[in-house]
Amino acid sequence: MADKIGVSVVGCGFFAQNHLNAWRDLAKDGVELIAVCDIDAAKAKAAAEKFKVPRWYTDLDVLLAKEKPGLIDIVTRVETHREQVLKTVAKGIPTIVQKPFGFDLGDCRAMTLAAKKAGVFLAVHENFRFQAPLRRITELLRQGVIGTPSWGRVSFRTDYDIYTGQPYLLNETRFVINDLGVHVCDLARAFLGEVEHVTCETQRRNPKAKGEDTATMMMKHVNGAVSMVECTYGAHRLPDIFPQTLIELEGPKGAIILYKNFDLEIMVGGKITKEHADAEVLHWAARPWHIIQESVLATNAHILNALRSGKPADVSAEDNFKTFACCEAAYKSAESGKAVALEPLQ
Ligand code: NAD
Ligand code: 89Y
Repeated sequence: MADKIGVSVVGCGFFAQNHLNAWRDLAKDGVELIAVCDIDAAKAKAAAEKFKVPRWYTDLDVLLAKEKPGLIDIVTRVETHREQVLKTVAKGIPTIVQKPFGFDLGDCRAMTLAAKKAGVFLAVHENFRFQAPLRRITELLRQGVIGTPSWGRVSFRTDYDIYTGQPYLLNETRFVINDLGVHVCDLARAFLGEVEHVTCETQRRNPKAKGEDTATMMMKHVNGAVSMVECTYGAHRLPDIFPQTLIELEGPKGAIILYKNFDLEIMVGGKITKEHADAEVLHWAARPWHIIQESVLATNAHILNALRSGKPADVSAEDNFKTFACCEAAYKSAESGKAVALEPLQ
């Protein structure tokens, strides 16, 4: 068994339940949940009781004064990320922070540079690339099955009721690009490489939403590839396939298409190979969220392995800065009507 590592989870709300379940599953790999924290005492206490965590707090400063976590997992909402990450990094504690990394690129830059300067491990919990079908596509691309793709489409379109679980989304002034755009832009980078510039149009289809709920982006990648990257919470389609991401990739040797319901087709040399790439429904998971829930376990396991091997995570702060730079460029493009080049870290 690997050495023990004490993990503290900050924020015990809607999505943190998946993190807590995943960390509990990783007890077999030496993970020990030592403390949880939420400004809402009832939520902190309930999480501690449910996941048998010995101590709970309502203030991160108090947790940091009393505990010595080997890893802090911040699962609060975006408005608290910068302040909390700067605190944990200043204490030298390896940290994971949920997406979106920051509210804007300035937040992401401040956190990334603080961690870099202090030499502290910082990863962003960007989980979509760890979903089972998307892991499989990464594997196929690494094997060179279709060659280097020169065109792609990444698409997340739904009108599933996300507002019951995440009511705060209706009030976000930066809405779908910060919430889902970070995932689809990250996949475009993961499959087609770094991005040079972004063109974007946004729409607000739901009048109750403060921010944009639909984004259509086109990306020019540094290697010349082009991708269409889309996300919407206002698509009235049947069947609604929430929370599935659809993928199309075309390379010099063939194409890879991920259709609905995790049906994957690999088209090479005039032949189609079909695979069913659904994720396991973990013992604490339920459809349709199972695909995301299993990816939380895979993301946590990946980040933990990276930390233990002294390497940055694939979804390190520096990596995710580049994903968020696509989102920032998308907002600027939607405002200006022009293609916007990505900003560098420094
Ligand atoms: P939530 O509001 O349900 O939970 C946030 C919790 O943080 C609340 O319980 C709140 O009381 C607590 N909190 C607020 N300020 C705090 C502070 N200063 N210290 C400690 N606790 C504090 O929100 P959520 O839906 O769980 O979202 C949390 C994060 O997870 C967001 O960044 C969201 O984008 C992300 N998320 C990711 C996915 C995914 O698939 N990757 C899905 C849903 C949500
Ligand atoms: O907030 C969103 C996310 O990040 O993944 C799924 C989600 O919870 C709703 O679309």
